[in-house]
Amino acid sequence: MGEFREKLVETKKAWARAGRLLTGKTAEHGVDRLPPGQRLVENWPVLDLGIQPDVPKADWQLVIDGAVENPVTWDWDAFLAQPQVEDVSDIHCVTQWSRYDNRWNGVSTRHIADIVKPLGGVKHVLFTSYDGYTTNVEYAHFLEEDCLVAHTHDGAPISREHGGPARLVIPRYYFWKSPKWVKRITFSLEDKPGFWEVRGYHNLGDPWLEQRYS
Ligand SMILES: Nc1nc2c(c(=O)[nH]1)N[C@H]1C(S)=C(S)[C@@H](COP(=O)(O)O)O[C@H]1N2
Ligand SMILES: [Mo]
Repeated sequence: MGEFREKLVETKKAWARAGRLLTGKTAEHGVDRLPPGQRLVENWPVLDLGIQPDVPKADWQLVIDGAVENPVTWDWDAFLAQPQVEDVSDIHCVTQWSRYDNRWNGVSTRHIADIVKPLGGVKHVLFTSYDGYTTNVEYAHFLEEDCLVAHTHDGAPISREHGGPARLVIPRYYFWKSPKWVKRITFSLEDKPGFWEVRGYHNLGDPWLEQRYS
């Protein structure tokens, strides 16, 4: 923890304790495009723990393991050799900014599940990143159609600050559930809260229900 931006982490933990930014309003996904308490931005803020790992594509690996029939490790070429998808989605960050119409290219999470074949009891997906960050999502959420491991954003390779070479995009939930610099995807029968989830942030993180804090 010492190497992370401790001040930022303390501030965000305090927000969680105080319930800051909560509006108490509700909005409906699929009806209201902007979730409650969010404001639209045109730029693209950078949020992380202050460590932006430099992972050359030659050294990059993605391990996909856990409760699966067929664990795999992809190097960069193997990752690019998978079927590619494009998806346009909105970003909602728990710090209140939303950014519309992000065009992502990469490998869909459904394809990943098809390849590794999760066992019957799998309920959770756990992520680990090259900066040490972790987060978790429900397996059912991971399988939603607009989720992917992306290498390209709006036609350009994802920059290092935004999580390149490759990051998750799970647009339906607050963006802290979309790990940058992803290193490992683990399918699991048991849940395991990640970096922000153990620091007062909601385990599910649905913006339309304002699930900011636990
Ligand atoms: N590996 C890693 N992924 C991460 C984070 C992080 O610190 N490390 N921060 C999360 C948070 S809190 C947000 S809001 C988004 C920000 O992504 P962006 O910097 O591309 O906007 O990344 C998420 N994924
Ligand atoms: Mo965030």
